[in-house]
Amino acid sequence: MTHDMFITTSRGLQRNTPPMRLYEKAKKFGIWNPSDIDFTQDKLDWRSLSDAERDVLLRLTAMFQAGEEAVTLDLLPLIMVIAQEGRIEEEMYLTTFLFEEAKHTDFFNRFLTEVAAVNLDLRHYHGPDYHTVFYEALPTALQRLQQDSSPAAQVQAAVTYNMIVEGVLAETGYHAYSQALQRNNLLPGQQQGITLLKQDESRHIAYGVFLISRLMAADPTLWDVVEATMNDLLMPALAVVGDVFEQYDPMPFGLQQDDFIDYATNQFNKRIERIEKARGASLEEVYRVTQQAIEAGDS
Ligand code: MN3
Ligand code: FE
Repeated sequence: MTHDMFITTSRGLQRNTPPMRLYEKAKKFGIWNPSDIDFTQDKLDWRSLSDAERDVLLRLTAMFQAGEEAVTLDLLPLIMVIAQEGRIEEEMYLTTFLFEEAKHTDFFNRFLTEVAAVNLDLRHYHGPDYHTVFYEALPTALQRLQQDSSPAAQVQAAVTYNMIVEGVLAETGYHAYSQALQRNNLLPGQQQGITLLKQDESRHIAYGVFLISRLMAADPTLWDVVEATMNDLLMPALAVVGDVFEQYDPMPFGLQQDDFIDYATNQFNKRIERIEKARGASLEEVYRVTQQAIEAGDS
């Protein structure tokens, strides 16, 4: 495919739009360096933990680590579609998105090799529901875009990636995990990294909500794809959380299943309401509402 025009030399970049606002935020807040996190105290803390405490942290970290690798590996087909559609502002933002997922992969790898210092064969920590979401649904939905870049395929990919994997699982997992570490005053390096990583993640999800809303403003019947994808994946996603809690009695660190489920449900509902409003909204309205949420830091 050849180019018949360039946006920067015709209408110019639209800086006051959701993707460019997210890009500005990413250039400011997304530039932290995982190599700078100081794990000195974390290494001492790790030695003082009980076997069960170490096991639950390893299980959660094995899930986060593979999850970050999966989102790093699987994002490219979506970036390719956005680039082929000539959406330069969105692609500029997406360059930061992929960089950040790589850094998250880098961050958890440092924790596993330097703090936990374990043999990296952690596959036994990935249960059947984890397999359904990360080994199957995520790569399938994103790789579909290589043959089918239709709006319906894009919505399915974004709901799977941004709403389920990032919105329900990653963000919730980080929230509850860092709360538990804070309460017990443990692993300060890990706490710091996760705080930074959660900020990145909220921009990723904001982009996903924007993308789904933009597509739905153009075709309200895409709501059916949103619902069908959620119906397929919401149960296995929540079961990933349940699977963790089933392994321990008592659960270390005062981790509560309700904390995970409540936070996940609230975040998910808030975003799904925004997406549902895009059904029948104009594109201008979607830009305005998304922009407000981004400025309010409420992504
Ligand atoms: Mn991430
Ligand atoms: Fe992400």
